[in-house]
Amino acid sequence: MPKISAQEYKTKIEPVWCPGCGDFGVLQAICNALSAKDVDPKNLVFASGIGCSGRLPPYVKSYGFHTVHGRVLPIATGIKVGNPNLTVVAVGGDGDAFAIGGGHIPHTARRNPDIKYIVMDNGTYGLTKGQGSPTSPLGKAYPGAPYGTTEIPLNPIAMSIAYDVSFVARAYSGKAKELAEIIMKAMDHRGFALIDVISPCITFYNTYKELPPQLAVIPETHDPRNRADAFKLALDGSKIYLGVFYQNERPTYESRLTGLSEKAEAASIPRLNEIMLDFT
Ligand SMILES: Cc1ncc(C[n+]2csc(CCOP(=O)(O)OP(=O)(O)O)c2C)c(N)n1
Ligand code: SF4
Repeated sequence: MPKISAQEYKTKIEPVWCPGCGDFGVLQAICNALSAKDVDPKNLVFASGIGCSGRLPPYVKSYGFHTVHGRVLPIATGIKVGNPNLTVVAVGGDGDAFAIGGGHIPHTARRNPDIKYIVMDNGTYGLTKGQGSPTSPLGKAYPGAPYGTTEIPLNPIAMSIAYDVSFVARAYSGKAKELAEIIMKAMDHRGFALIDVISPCITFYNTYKELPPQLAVIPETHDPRNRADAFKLALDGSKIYLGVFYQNERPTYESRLTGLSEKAEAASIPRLNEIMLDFT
C-alpha cells in the first residue's frame, strides 16, 4: 500500500468547529502521526464521546463510532477486545473524560487495553455553550457560570498517574509537531495511553495568550518509569509541563483474555442455551 500523506488521512467532511478552535491542531497532529506510523485506515477505529471534540471521528479516514456522553472508554475497550488487530483511538473533551466519564478511567487503567485516549482539554463544555468543566480554574466565569466556578479543578495528570494509567502525557494543540510526536509514542506503547491535550476553546475560554508563558517541556533527564518523579512533575504548579510523565509497561487486557474461552470449554461449564433448556 502506498504511504498515505497526512492530508489524505483527512476526509472531505468539513469540521464544524469554530475558526481557531484548538481541536483543528489536534486533528492535524493525529493525521501527521497516522501518516508517520503508516497506519492502514482499514484497521483503524476512532471512537468518541459527545462534545465539540467528540465530532472528530468522521474527519479522519478510518472507521468511526460517535458514542454517548462519557462512555467512550468501555466502547473503545470492547472494540479492541472484539478485534485486537485494530488500532483503537478514543477521543473526547475534558467534560466527557473527567466528569460524566471519569469513573471509567480507573477501571480502564486496571484492565490496560491497548487503546489510545486523546482528551481535548479546553477547561469548558464547548458544545453546550460554555459551562465550567472539571479542569476549569476556581472562580473562572463562563456564560454558564456567570459568578465564577465554585469547585477546585482536577489535575488529570496526577489523577491518571494515581490510577496507574500505563502511559500518561500532556501536550498542547498549538504545538502540533510535538503533539504528533507524543501521539506516536503513545502508539508505540502497548497499553492504555492517556494524552491530556490542552486545546483552547476560542469561543468560551480563550487561553491562547495566557498559556504559552506557562508551558515548559519535561526535562530530558526525567525517567517516565519513576512514578514518584512523575507525581512531582504533575503536582508542580509553577509550570504546565508538556511531554510523557509516566510509562509502566505491563500486559494488556486483551492478552489476559487470550485462551479464556478455551478454559471455559475445557471446564465444561454449561452453555446458556443448555441451561435454558431446563426451563422449557
Ligand atoms: C447523558 C448526557 N448528559 C449531558 C449531555 C449534554 N452534553 C453534551 S456535550 C456536553 C459537554 C461537552 O463538554 P466536553 O466534554 O468538555 O467537550 P467539548 O464540547 O468542550 O469539546 C454535555 C454536558 C449529553 N449529551 N448527554
Ligand atoms: S465552542 Fe469551543 S470547543 Fe466548540 S468548536 Fe467552538 S471553539 Fe471549539
